[in-house]
Amino acid sequence: MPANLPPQYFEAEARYRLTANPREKIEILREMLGIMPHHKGTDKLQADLRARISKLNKEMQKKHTKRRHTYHINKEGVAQLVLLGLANTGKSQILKALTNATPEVASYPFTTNAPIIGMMEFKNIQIQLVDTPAINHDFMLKWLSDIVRPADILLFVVDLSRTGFQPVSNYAVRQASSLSTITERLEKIKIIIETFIPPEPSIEYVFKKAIIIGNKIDLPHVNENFDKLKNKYPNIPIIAISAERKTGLQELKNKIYQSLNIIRVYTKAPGEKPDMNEPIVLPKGSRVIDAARDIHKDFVGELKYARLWGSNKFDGQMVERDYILKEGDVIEFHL
Ligand SMILES: Nc1nc2c(ncn2[C@@H]2O[C@H](COP(=O)(O)OP(=O)(O)O)[C@@H](O)[C@H]2O)c(=O)[nH]1
Ligand SMILES: [Mg+2]
Repeated sequence: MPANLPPQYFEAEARYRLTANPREKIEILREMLGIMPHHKGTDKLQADLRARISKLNKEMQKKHTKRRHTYHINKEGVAQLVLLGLANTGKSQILKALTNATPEVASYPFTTNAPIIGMMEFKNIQIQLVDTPAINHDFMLKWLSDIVRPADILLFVVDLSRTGFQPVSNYAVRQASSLSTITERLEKIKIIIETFIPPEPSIEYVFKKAIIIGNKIDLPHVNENFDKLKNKYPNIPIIAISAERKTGLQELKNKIYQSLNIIRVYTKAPGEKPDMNEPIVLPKGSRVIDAARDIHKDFVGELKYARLWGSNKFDGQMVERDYILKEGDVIEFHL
């Protein structure tokens, strides 16, 4: 029986031949599988493609177990955030738009082979962003776990112009569930999104806060995909942006700041003005005494009271050591 392969298949095959990158080869083979009609006439070809994928996967796994990298990224700034997503969703473009880093941005997959770090300025604090290589169905670099585990927040990047594809091929189906691909992968390395329920009760799991970034809203037909995503993950904060056009970035930064659950407070010496460029960053719910500890551990024993300038008090009002601080409060310590 003739295979009757569509022209897209041959186009993909040509790309397959051109690349030497095994990850890219796998991606294209899967695309070819998705494109080809599935009937008796293609059985053999399907089996052949699957065998090639499995061989490439094994080779890559071997390579990576041989030279096992462990990555440790020193935390800088007030928090460390990791960008995660399938290839071409725009992770590197986002890093570029939000930080001073200059990652390679390209319209072919897997341009990012190592973590790339950038610092994002927000108000008067710095937040560290880490760009990662793409995750896909059956492959994820082993060291990604080293990077994801210490992260404070995971930023899931989704290409909104692709998520809602009609499931016309396997390739498109995978795109339609790009976020679940990522969360399933993370589950395998015992990382669970805070609002999810772990598959089995176990103390091995690490729970992570996440934000979904729907990227490429400058492209057509993205609203529907955005709504679908929102309905599917009602408990994860979600924001629509265009990294390329730089739209929605301020909202994204605000969302990130909210999710960090931190406050910024300031200190001043009696009779002087506070330095509003040098905040003390503390977890929400912190007390006067926690701010004192942040300055010097000896302060904790010596602190008698503090005066406070802020939204909830009249200027310079005396407060106890246990007074719970609010965003923007200015504290004057009295020993
Ligand atoms: N239209 C549009 N294209 C984008 C946007 N962000 C990224 N891209 C394009 O998507 C492709 C992949 O981007 P890249 O950042 O390398 O993706 P990564 O593989 O996730 O790091 C590139 O061709 C980018 O120019 C966006 O906001 N709008
Ligand atoms: Mg990239």
